[in-house]
Amino acid sequence: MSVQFTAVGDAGDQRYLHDALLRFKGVLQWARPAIGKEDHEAISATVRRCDDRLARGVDHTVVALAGGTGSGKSTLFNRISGKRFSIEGVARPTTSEVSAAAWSHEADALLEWLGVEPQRRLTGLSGSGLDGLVLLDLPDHDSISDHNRGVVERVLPMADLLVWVVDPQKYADYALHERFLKDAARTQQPSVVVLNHTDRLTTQQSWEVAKDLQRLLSIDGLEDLAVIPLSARTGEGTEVLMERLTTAVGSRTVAAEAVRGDLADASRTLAGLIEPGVEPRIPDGDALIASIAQAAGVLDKAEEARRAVETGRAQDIRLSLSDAALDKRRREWIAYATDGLPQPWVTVVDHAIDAVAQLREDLEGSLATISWPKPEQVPAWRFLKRARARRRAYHDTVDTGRRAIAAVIGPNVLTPTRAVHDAYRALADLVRPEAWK
Ligand SMILES: Nc1nc2c(ncn2[C@@H]2O[C@H](COP(=O)(O)OP(=O)(O)O)[C@@H](O)[C@H]2O)c(=O)[nH]1
Ligand SMILES: [Mg+2]
Repeated sequence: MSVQFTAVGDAGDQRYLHDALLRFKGVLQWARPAIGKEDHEAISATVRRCDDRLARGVDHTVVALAGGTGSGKSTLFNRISGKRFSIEGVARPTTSEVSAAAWSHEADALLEWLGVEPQRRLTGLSGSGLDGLVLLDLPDHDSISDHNRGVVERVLPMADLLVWVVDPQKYADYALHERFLKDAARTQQPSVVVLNHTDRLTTQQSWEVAKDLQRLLSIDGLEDLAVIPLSARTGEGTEVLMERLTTAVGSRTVAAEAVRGDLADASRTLAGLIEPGVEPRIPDGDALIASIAQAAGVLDKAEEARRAVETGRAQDIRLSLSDAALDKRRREWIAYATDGLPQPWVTVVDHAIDAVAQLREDLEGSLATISWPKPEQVPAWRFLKRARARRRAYHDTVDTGRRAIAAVIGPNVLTPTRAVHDAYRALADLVRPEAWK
């Protein structure tokens, strides 16, 4: 639980989200008694979902080429991914399944999840400012096959950018506008429209079609959507699209946004568990140990050890603790450790540290089994040496008793209290409004 959270940059960044998730896990584990059962379940589910998303990598930018049959999606896909796609053994894009080109070596989990078959993946591309890009060539949206349409509808919402490829002869296609573009307008999913095949048109014709297309798009509710005229075949005009892709790659991804949004929600649910500005204080562990030692009779035993230097014989002092004595100290500990924190933390610390009966049993056991210093007998005439021996006998016995107590209090009281405080601080970090900007 010692991850540096605040130092890690952007809230859409994979590492930042990983760290935040780690913190949520710590909070879920340690602050469980303070979180309602329903909230605990809901946030646990959120954490699992985010874990899952992070495993696929949220830094990959998914760009989907969508459009009707023959609009030029596959040609454009090949153009963007470059010559490499024609390398033998790598599948060429086909019309009924999704093909992918990834400017990444780590996109397999994502591609698996997107449902891209291994033989339709071209991975490990790099350069052109596209690192992190996962480009998808979708089946035709106007396909008569239910399967193809199913694929399109499943993949579209996962895309960070939709590139609608349209043919100058079919740009007014009813399904394209009614079923897809109006949806894109509603969900505000980032999109661009590519007017392809412009090599078959004069410049004048291209502009006329582009203008008319723009008109139809504003009817769809997409006034600001860019129309990019280009030719996938000749490559003319593609640099504008490439620039758009570079921008997309540099922005936060849908996956990162989803995780960020989920975690921001979870942090709002838990915000009531934090008292802003209050830093939990750890009570004095040595003082607790000394106080328990005294209550157990360690000082009496030490006194007896001092006497034994003279008499040569120590009376056996039985060390024991009462539940009442321990309970009082335990309560004081909890009160101090949760001072200023919202009430539920009292229960959290109370659950985290051992119960009275358990503590008493362990402490008595530890005091009974530790090996105590042997009394050292010094003749009376060596009075200086004897005085030193008396002091040593006393202090060694006290030290031994305290060590026996510390061996129990350390792991069963101190460490769990620190862990609760760590969870508190982790949560305080998570609920800061700036954490999820
Ligand atoms: N003239 C011309 N033909 C193109 C262009 N883009 C694609 N094509 C051709 O149009 C046909 C369909 O292209 P394809 O990429 O398979 O379309 P898809 O069905 O959307 O994947 C193919 O014969 C391509 O060669 C272009 O910009 N100009
Ligand atoms: Mg195709």
